[in-house]
Amino acid sequence: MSTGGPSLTQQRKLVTEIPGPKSIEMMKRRKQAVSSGVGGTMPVFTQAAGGSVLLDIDGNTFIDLGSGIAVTSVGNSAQTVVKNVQAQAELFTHTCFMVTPYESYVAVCEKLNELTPGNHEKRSALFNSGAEAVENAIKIARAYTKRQAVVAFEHGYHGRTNLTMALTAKSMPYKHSFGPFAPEIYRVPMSYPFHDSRSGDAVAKDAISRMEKEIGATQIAAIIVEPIQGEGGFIVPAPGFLTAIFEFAKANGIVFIADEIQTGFCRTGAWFASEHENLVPDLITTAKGLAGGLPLAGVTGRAEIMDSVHVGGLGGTYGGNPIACAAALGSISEMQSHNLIARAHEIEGIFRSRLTKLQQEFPAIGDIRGKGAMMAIELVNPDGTPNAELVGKVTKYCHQNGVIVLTAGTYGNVIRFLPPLAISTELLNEGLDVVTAAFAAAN
Ligand code: PLZ
Repeated sequence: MSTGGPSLTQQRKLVTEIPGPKSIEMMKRRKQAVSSGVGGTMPVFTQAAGGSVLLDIDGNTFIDLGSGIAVTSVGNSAQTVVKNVQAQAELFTHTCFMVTPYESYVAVCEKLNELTPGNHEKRSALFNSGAEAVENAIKIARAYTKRQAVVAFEHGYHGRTNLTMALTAKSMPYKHSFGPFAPEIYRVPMSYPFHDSRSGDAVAKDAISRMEKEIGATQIAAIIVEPIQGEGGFIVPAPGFLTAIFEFAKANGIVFIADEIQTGFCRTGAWFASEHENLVPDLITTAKGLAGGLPLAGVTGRAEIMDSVHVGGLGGTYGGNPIACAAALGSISEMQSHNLIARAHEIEGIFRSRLTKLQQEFPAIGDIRGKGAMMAIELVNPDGTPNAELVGKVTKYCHQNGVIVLTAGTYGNVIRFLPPLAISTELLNEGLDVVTAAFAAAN
């Protein structure tokens, strides 16, 4: 048995075919025990992980360009996270913050209030998952505005619970056969420069007109948007789009919610992606990178909105679990001490130069986009239609050659990269060598 954590040798190494014999056996056990409804990207089972590599049970080491979907930004089993988790587990594992509170919950809320955009007075509340944070942000916005309608965007993703499925755009696999969905949810156009070639203002005008004509501005409690869409395919809206939507919300007493669950915590080269357009959202939802791998999520926002809910209206048995809070304090301190915002910018530079070269050789790469360590390529056929088949070939090659990559996009034709921000330049380049080889092999 190897131990994980940063001591794991940061090197790609394959010792069997992928999947290896032990993983094949485990896949059989999984099939007998686990619902087939739970999806799977790779057929390899984890033995240990550390920093930016993952060791499977057959002894193969993979370069991790997915971070468990944007979670292990500080690296897997980062030192401070592990240390804090161990120390907290020795003290107490749970009390329920609503029964007998503890300091670390308050400390995480203080950090969230301090790090999110804006100098106004803020409050936070903690939950277990991103979807739960989104649900609560909507509850809070409705309680504050005493309105019901909620606006989400094309290609948006907000979770898999009933309300968040309603907010999510894509049917298969997230919503298919799971309706009826929560009412009073409306979807409006999203700026998608690669597809619409329109200015941010022009698309925002359409979205605003739809809100005014089809819902009525005075009926809208909240507008929820991912500043860079994650599952939708790392769509970066054209400049001005978010600002125009934000201004509309402000002028009409609508709570503007930035869902920063995937984009938050240094991922895009800022604490929060809202900062790229100088946006100060009324509410922000966070999860993923916040706690270095432990399940924790938050809603942070204007004190008058967060405090408008009746006492007892927010909560849950596990929300802000002490071990998850200890992990979050460790994760945030790692981000600060290693200046991971600056590192995200460097990572973007490496991706841009490598992917631009790759695009010159392979015109199927129609678009390179993203910010910081949240980068993607959208693959198209010569006529511009989505090429999901090539995505399948390239990702399969990467997986079989020791690199974890993920896909995304409404049309399934996006390969996305979410490496730990702690990844070394050498390892990142080696990962990108495999991606390059994958394109050559697929052609
Ligand atoms: N909002 C912006 O990215 C989670 C989903 C993986 P949970 N994205 C990964 C999958 O297929 O289930 C996400 C997100 C944004 C909300 C969520 C939901 O966060 O912690 O998965 O509930």
